[in-house]
Amino acid sequence: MLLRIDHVGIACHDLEAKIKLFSELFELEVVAREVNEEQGVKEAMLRVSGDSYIQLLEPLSPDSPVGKFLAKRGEGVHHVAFGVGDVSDTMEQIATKGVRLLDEKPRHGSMGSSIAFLHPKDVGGMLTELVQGAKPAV
Ligand code: MC0
Repeated sequence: MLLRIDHVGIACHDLEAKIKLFSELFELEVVAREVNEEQGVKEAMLRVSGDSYIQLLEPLSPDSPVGKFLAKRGEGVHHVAFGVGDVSDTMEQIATKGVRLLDEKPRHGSMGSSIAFLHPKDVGGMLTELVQGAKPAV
């Protein structure tokens, strides 16, 4: 069902400062930056290797998911994202196991991916994201 760890999402107050920290500390390259209005974040993807990334997330507003997380818990790991083959199929499979899906249908994620979230309270306290990568251009 899960193919790999796609990314670890880290909530922060200052995206530029955390890009500097992570890129210098671990010698990582920023491969994408995006503002995702629907998710309420400004973000950067730093490649660790292949298709695995650290995702840095700064909230666009205090009442967004990441804004609320920062107010409650402070900076740190916000979610773990797993690569899947087909996100809609995986959502269907997981729904049969009684886990709450936070999205009725896949949404737009980083770098053209399709994503869906699972409720952290049903996954051992870990906000979990399913990621179907963008299809390569032909
Ligand atoms: C909240 N909780 C978490 C959590 N956020 N637990 C673990 N990890 C997190 N990230 C816990 C709270 O501590 C609280 O527990 C309970 O869940 C309810 O939280 P709340 O503060 O009352 O907030 P809600 O219920 O309004 O929303 C929480 C929920 C929401 C996870 C449902 O944030 C959500 O729908 N998230 C999915 C979308 C998202 O996070 N988007 C931003 C990343 P207690 O015990 O205190 O009651 S977008 C992204 O990453 C994209 C761009 C991408 O990857 O491509």
